[in-house]
Amino acid sequence: MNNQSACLSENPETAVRHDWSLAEVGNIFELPFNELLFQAQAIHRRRFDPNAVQVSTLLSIKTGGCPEDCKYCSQSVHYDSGLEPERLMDVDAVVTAAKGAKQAGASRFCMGAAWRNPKGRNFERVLEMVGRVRAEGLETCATLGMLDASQAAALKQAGLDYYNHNLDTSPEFYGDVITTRTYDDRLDTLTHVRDAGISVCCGGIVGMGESRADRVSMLCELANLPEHPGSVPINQLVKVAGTPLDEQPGIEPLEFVRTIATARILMPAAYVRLSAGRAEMSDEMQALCFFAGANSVFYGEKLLTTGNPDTARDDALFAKLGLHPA
Ligand code: SAM
Ligand code: DTB
Ligand code: SF4
Repeated sequence: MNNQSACLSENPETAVRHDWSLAEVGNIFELPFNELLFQAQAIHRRRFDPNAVQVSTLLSIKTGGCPEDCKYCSQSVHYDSGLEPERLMDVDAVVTAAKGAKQAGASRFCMGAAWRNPKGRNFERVLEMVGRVRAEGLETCATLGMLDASQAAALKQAGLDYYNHNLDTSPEFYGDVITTRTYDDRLDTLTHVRDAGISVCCGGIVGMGESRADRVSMLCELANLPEHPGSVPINQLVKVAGTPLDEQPGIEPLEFVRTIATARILMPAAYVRLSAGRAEMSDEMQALCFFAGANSVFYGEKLLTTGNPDTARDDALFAKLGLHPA
């Protein structure tokens, strides 16, 4: 039994479970909308301040030129999104950006690199970045692609708090989206991260042309990991011109809200992040996502390569909804 389930396992309504069946998850996902949101909000309130939202800021420390074939991604060499590839940033420049993020109110700084996996001197430089960013009083997060056990241990040693590595979608739909690494590769990296004692940040993308059954299956995979991720980013596909998924019709906003609510119910102690795609969402849709249990966002005008709401819009939204940074 892990820590999450140790304290609350006596009460079946508050227990953290890792044995969800697809049918159970499907039944939750398909509840009448008001019932679904009520349940999600009730579960949310048992463990979190309903008006607090954790704020992370992202920085692309190594942009573009990625050898991987992920059909949603602006940074893959397989597609021409017009993005100019860049080398790994200098440590000082990253620290300056981290200081700015902290001043703007972020509590976590997430460094993303367009790599299949980190290597050699570049990896050494990332280790230095992690230590320097942490010394600024920020939680550190990195997303660098696949890791082996020794790399995960080195990141932990350097001061890494979170590692982001997404399952992205259901095992069934996965092969339609990514051809250069397997679902099991992803699970292996997550195991290395967990074993190193780094908190896992793991979620996925919706709106890539997957079915509702795929969304249910992805959530079931996340909720049945050996430990629930500390953070679960739910991304709405950002359509990038030049990628194969540019023409996707996307999903209905209320279907996205259902995905958030189901994640909250299945993983009651996790921070559920309303992640990519917020720039395309109305205030009303974001408000519903917060009501459904989302309690984390990326703050700052850019995600990695695409836009995020500008900070003035987010400040106004937080004020309108009476939300405060956690
Ligand atoms: N290259 C590393 C990797 O993929 O393992 C780390 C960076 S990668 C950009 C991190 C995650 O961002 C992806 O797994 C995916 O879930 C998300 N992502 C990338 N492009 C996206 C897009 N266009 N829309 C929504 N999410 C996206
Ligand atoms: C995650 O799940 N979403 C973030 C973060 N992890 C690294 C990335 C979103 C990227 C959106 C597309 C872009 O800006 O390139
Ligand atoms: Fe590369 Fe990550 Fe983009 Fe895939 S999602 S192409 S691994 S940067």
